[in-house]
Amino acid sequence: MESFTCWWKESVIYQIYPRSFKDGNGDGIGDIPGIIDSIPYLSWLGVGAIWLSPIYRSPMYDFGYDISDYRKIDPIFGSIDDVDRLVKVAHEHGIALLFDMVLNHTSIEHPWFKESSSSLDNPKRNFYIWREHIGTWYPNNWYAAFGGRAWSLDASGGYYYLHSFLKEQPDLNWRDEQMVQSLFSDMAFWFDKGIDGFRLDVINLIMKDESLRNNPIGWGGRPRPYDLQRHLYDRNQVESHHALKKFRSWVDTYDEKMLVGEILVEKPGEPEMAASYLGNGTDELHLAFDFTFTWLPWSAKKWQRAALRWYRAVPQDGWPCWVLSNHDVKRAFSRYGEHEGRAMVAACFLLTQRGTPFIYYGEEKGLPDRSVAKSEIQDPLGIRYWPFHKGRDGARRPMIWDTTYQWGFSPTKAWLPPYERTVRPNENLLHGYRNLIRLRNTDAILRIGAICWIELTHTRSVLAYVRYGEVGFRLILLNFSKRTVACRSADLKRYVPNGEFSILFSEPNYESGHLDMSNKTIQLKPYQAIIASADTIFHGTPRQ
Ligand code: TEU
Ligand code: CA
Repeated sequence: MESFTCWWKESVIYQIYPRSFKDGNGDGIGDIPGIIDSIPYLSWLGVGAIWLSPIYRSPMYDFGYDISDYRKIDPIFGSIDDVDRLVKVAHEHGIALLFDMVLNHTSIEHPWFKESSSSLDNPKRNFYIWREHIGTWYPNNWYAAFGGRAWSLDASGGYYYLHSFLKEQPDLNWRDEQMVQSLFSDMAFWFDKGIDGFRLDVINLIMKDESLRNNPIGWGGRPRPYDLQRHLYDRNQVESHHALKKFRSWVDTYDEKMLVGEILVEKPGEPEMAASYLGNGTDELHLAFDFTFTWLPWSAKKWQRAALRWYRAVPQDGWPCWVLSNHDVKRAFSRYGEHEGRAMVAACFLLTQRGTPFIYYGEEKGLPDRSVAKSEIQDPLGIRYWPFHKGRDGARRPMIWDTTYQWGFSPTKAWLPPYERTVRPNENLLHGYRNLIRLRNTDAILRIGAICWIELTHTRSVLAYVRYGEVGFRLILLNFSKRTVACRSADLKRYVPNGEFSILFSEPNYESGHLDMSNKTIQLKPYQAIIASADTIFHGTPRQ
């Protein structure tokens, strides 16, 4: 077995939405001091890295995904000294720190945009994408993901600028080398401060077709204008790959820094697109998000098929990553029917795959998705599309810490309503997550061993696979159904050594403490998740 130690391949990464995590100064909004106070919790949980959604200076039209200064921290979140402290405390606890970088667009309040719009011959004119306002036509037929056309007029009315999201988020022009270099030096600023890497927002959108051709008509599954065209020319340009290759060689001049990219796809469930941004596995992004598991229905077979497809898509020298939830999608716990057993199975799946697992804050406590009342909506997407799209606030509710006022999030009225008192953080799930993370952290086979899927002949509701290396096997059995299921030992024995497997993890409890393959069947309780181990030598590798 490979025996690399590489933090971003072997750590569990935890995403924090800073506004909603922990309020340190008592103004009702989460902040960096709050995150610092939570480091002991994250360390107890066993996470090896945290990713913070943007905390830079921003007018907050899109809650920080509209940056007006890449080197400054927004006063809402704290100060640069707080960042220094966070880096120190996190690193002392063996936790790496990832910032979010929004490189497709800035805020309209960024000085670059102000300069760029000030005159045609301003040196920063080409930092953005401008087209003259001629007649009644827009420069092309592109729409913005957050509503309306992708083009808005400058103050004079003479020129349009391009924006893929809100009109307050003008798109940067990645064809301008000076602009790109300026972004790199802003990122260098954070590398020098000890930030270990970046999550890159919508990184497959950075390059646009040079002549801004019209997108053809298409159907993206939702009836908003943006989804009624195929995004042939406003994303996934071959030049994006060229740009990322340069980006990666620059990042590689540093030690152990990492880039994980968000890849927007037109058709969900096509992981090949995300995988293409890994380049040859070592020359573009380190990791790319495939969002298939953020919408996939509850089905063992569908999960297996999706996983196989993702593994196949990732290049030989690349590395997969796994994500069930984030700040843009409905929380996994609610998608799975707010059922503890299912959430435990999902956790066991997430934490036993080959590849880096991402956990969204609160996922470990079974926090549900709760959209807010219309009058309380904060997300610009919800304000625009309610009730058709209630926005993303449901996934961004303040974290539950304890049973005090507002669940210990803040002593002051929180920026988004906290969970109702009927919601209960799930202690059993939390301990399940912790045990799984800790098991993974101490078990090289679970972190970097190969994976082989097992075909069970008499059931379609159990996922079975082995992770293996030279020194042993881990057998994972996940019962997706509410019924007791019998797995035939004969099926398993075709892939794994005969004999006894000791149980490393089981929820619910597996009484005998080991799996005995000499029995004809292995009985799984409803929603049982098991990791079992055999250290015996198996001649040959498991059959795929
Ligand atoms: O998200 C990209 C994005 O467009 C979606 O995830 C979006 O939320 C979804 O299409 C809703 O239907 C990234 C960030 O993760 C998101 O929070 C930002 O709002 C967006 O970019 C713009 O920066
Ligand atoms: Ca605060």
